[in-house]
Amino acid sequence: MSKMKLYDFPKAPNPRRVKIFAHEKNIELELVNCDIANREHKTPEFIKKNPSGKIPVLELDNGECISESVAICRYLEYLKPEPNLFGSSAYEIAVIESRNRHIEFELWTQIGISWVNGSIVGSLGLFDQIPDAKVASDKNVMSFYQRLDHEFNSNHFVAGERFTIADITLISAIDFASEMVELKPEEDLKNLHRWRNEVSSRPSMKIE
Ligand SMILES: N[C@@H](CCC(=O)N[C@@H](CS)C(=O)NCC(=O)O)C(=O)O
Repeated sequence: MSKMKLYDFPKAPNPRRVKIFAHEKNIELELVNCDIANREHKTPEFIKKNPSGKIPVLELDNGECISESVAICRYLEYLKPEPNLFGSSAYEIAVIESRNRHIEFELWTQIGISWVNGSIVGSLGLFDQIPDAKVASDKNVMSFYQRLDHEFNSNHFVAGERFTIADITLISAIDFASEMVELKPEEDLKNLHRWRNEVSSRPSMKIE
């Protein structure tokens, strides 16, 4: 059986989530460069793979395509259930889903607003930016970091006592925000830094 193809672009944070997840599962994927800098993800050919025109996309042997990072990860978890990263009991599955959604809807969305209204995207001159939107989203990101710091006082990982998909969602968000959006967690957030250092030491995290 040939390797499944993952449409990817260096440093793009959502494909990185899937690459980390696959590494944790010891699943090899064939990486296919989708040059988003040259808008390859908006071509009619790519839109057939993902109508949203975004990466990552997983393409199976039979040509079927799956988009959305979490959907792809769920597919991989079904193919290779161990190590379990989405939960085992009804309660644990629900808690992990809930925590993953907190990170996606409350942190990732705000980082996204800061990114599209920030200097790197601005330098591409693709569309008009809204500086006030970035002021508000930067503030929301920094206050979410504080909330996380408080939560990591009692939780070892994002969804409790073990490493899950929710940790992958968070580390990808914080690394991207720190490196590409100038939104680093403040130094005094000791619990958040303890978590980040611990998770960053996993071999899967070397993936860019
Ligand atoms: N919710 C989607 C987000 C995908 C996404 O926004 N991908 C970015 C790259 S990290 C992208 O394709 N951006 C280009 C664009 O939106 O035009 C997922 O989890 O896969």
